[in-house]
Amino acid sequence: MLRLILLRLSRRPWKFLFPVLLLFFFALHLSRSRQPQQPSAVYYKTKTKSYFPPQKHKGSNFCDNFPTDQLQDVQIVLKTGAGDAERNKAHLATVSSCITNLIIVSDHEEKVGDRQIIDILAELPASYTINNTDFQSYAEHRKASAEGEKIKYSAAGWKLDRFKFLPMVDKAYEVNPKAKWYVFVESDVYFFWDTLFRLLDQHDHTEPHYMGSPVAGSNDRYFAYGGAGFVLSSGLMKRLLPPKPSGGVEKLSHRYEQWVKEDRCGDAVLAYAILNSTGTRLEALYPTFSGDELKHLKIDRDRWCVPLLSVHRLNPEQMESLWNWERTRPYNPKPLVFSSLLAYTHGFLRDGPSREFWDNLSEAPVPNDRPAHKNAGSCGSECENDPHCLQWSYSQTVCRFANYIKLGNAVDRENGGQGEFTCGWALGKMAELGFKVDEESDINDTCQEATWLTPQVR
Ligand SMILES: *[C@@H]1O[C@H](CO)[C@@H](O)[C@H](O)[C@H]1NC(C)=O
Ligand SMILES: *[C@@H]1O[C@H](CO)[C@@H](O)[C@H](O)[C@H]1NC(C)=O
Ligand SMILES: *[C@@H]1O[C@H](CO)[C@@H](O)[C@H](O)[C@H]1NC(C)=O
Ligand SMILES: CC(=O)N[C@H]1CO[C@H](CO)[C@@H](O)[C@@H]1O
Repeated sequence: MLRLILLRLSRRPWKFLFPVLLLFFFALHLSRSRQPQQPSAVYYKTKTKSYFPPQKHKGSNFCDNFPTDQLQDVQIVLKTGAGDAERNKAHLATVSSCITNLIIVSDHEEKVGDRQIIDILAELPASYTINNTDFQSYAEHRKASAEGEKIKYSAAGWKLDRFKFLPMVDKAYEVNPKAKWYVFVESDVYFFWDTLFRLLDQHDHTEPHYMGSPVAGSNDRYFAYGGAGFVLSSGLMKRLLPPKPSGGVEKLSHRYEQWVKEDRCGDAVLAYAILNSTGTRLEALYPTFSGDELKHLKIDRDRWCVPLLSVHRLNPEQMESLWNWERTRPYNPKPLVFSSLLAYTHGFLRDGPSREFWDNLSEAPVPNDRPAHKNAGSCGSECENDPHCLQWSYSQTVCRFANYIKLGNAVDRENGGQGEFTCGWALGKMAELGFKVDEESDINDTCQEATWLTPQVR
């Protein structure tokens, strides 16, 4: 038998080898596709395309190079509240200024410039307001506005906030049922749009996706923190809001009314409603969806090249300043990553490695017996020699290290400082990571290649 095979092989090798090879590749294919899923890595690298071409004229309208055509596919929704007039104005003049088809929902109808703000609570069934003390401030400010009074900020207003989430999602789908993605932000949330478009490009909108920054809710469920912004795909929307046989859709705000009344967080109830009606869990993408304040934003080795999408709790001045910086920074086709922000927050390091009367938010005190506590100089040189230390602070004879870089904030010379308060950064190690402050280097280009986060299903 074997001899026969060998004989045939020597005469007409292809006739024999071809089926064997075919069988081999078929088996290989089977074994590949049957392989168990590898536990997914936290980071991955991929080429993404920049959505912002260089600006044609310096200092021209910031919206000139905004990829407006993307907005047909990506519906942005801004959630705000009555009494948030200053923040709304700032957001509409900066971050959302180029969003031509923006949907703005609030607990109060009004016009800001040429933008129409929708009273989204007016769309709720009357049953929401019956015996519901949370709606008292709503009734009050409706009355006030009917009488032509200006609505002031009221602490009771935040109780209304949770009622906006479900009708806001209903509304977005109703207004733009053809969008591929639905993106929800709040008036104190800064969004880097280029990061958003690059992120969405990597996912299939026909699949159910619910993406954001995770917070643990009840019964082992997670929800996307509203203060970091969140994203729903059209694939999810279709399952979430299926058409009724009689026409229209069965609204979330009708189906889950009781849940909203019983829970304190609207963003949590939305997550529970999504899970309950579609079985879809949150895809956690922290810290790309960061939800952190600018001064607490942590830049460390792990995050150095992670794309940054959102920052939370910006006041109107910060909103404007960050927007101006982002829209005028030198053109760079790479994604904006955590360390890109150093050109904005830490440009002062070109003048020297330390700063007085500045709180760097370093937290770990150096052990007591170390000479680092002698003075700021020793604290700084010990930090530079410590392999983990990226920044230090020295005040009241205590030296503190941190293995991250934070913006921090100024310390009042009279009140907070109590004498000396100095912070410094380990420029040697920061240079190794990519932040170089010498004459020739570009502090705007800190990372070779972005490391994207693999969504973690929670
Ligand atoms: C409102 O609450 C009161 C007291 O809790 C109750 O007696 C009344 O029946 C409630 N009304 C409605 C319409 O649910
Ligand atoms: C959805 O919630 C309802 C009401 O609590 C419950 O009866 C139902 O079993 C839930 N469905 C799923 C799939 O979790
Ligand atoms: C980097 O950006 C800053 C402003 O953010 C600018 O002052 C600086 O000249 C830029 N270029 C280089 C090469 O650092
Ligand atoms: C000098 C110093 O480290 N200052 C502050 C840094 O931040 C921490 C946490 O906010 C404060 O406790 C320190 O006083």
